[in-house]
Amino acid sequence: MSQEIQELFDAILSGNAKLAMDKVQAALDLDQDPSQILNQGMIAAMAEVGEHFEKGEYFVPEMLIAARAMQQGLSILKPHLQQSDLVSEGRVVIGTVKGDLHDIGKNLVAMMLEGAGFEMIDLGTDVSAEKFLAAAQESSANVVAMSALLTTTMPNMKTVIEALKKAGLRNQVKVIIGGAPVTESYAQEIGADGYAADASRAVKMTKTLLS
Ligand code: B1M
Repeated sequence: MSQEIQELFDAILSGNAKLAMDKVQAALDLDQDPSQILNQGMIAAMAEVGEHFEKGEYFVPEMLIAARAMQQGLSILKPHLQQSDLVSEGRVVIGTVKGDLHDIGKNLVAMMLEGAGFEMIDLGTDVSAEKFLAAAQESSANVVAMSALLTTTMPNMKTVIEALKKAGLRNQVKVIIGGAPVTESYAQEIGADGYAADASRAVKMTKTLLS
């Protein structure tokens, strides 16, 4: 890991948003690969934050300030993760499911899909099945994309799929799911069309499902 990326990792771990932004810029100025900056400097730092939380070394405020530092850093990185001059590939309704406030992973997926040419309708966090359904209907979406970071909120993905079925919309939209506790087998179990482990795989999966 380069020195800039290590310093970015440390800045996120300590929740220093200004430093995180400066370090992302410094790494970009040195022509470091944006996906390496993201994966090694930022996503890895958030995984470590989670480990500290599990061990009782960090509490919710520390998680929150680390998340803010990550988001500020991402604002600098965003244009470098996206390709430009793309025609619309389809319309995607995205959100984090009901009861769940984690949005960094969902934002990354939305950012990468947008960069790959998809029109994004981002419903934010704590999104009910009714909201997913209404947005999918109103926008004639091609894809409903759901994120969950808590084992307790994962079942709400199934609730959305059931709501789509009940409204007669299930055959018209593809459903893709993801988030740290979500697995391929869970996707199959609840009848989603696809699962992706990370944001770039979410783009590939969405393209495959619509091709
Ligand atoms: Co929370 N939290 N949190 N938290 N938090 C986790 C998820 C946890 C694993 C920490 C731990 O114990 N190790 C744990 C969940 C345990 C479990 O359910 N098994 C946990 C807990 C317990 C909680 C609270 C209950 C804590 C409390 O209050 N006692 C609480 C719940 C609040 C709620 O949602 N109702 C809570 C709160 C918070 C904060 C608000 C403080 C903050 C979130 C801020 C925010 O998002 N704006 C927070 C954070 C930051 C975390 C950790 C540390 C980091 C999450 C993150 O942003 N990762 C997290 C620990 C961890 O994940 N190891 C943790 C970086 C992000 C890029 O990764 O979101 O996984 P991720 O997204 C990836 C992939 O998963 C995938 O692509 C992304 C990019 O590669 N992906 C998709 C995600 N969505 C996808 C959708 C797709 C496809 C791929 O298709 C649609």
